[in-house]
Amino acid sequence: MISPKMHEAFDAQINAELYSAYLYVSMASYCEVKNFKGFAHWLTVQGEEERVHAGKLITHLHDRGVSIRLRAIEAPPHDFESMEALFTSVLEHEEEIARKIDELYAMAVEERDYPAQVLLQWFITEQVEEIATASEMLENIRRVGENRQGMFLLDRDAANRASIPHGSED
Ligand code: OFO
Repeated sequence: MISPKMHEAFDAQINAELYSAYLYVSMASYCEVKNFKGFAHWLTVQGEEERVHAGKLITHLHDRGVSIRLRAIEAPPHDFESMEALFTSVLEHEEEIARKIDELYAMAVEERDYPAQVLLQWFITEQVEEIATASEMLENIRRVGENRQGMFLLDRDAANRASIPHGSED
């Protein structure tokens, strides 16, 4: 079993992961109609990863004998000033998610919830990777600035992001 406090906190994190998926689907749609198909693909894969993250948390609750209590998902933004603004939001969002995971981990330590700590260590590592990837994308976009050929090449590179295998990203 899991404590009511941890159960509640996991429900909140599941909501945050599903919101992340919504956010990236929305961003992918924006890129798609701007004809940045590579960025759209990159963001679609990012959204799929978020659903995997939510799934890991859901499975953990099930394995510990409790069901999830889904909450309403907030509507994400759908308009962005520029690709730089969009990827700035990606980075800020991932930093915010990392803070939430850290808080959840701190709670798991306080509650002596060892199974949750083991699971959350995976998420902590994942956030380091996601922040690094988002930072790299943003830095590259800033570097090319108004250079249209540079943006074309970045978009083409983003199209090469590997899709995650069904049901897992391990
Ligand atoms: Fe983008 O990260 Fe989930 O956790």
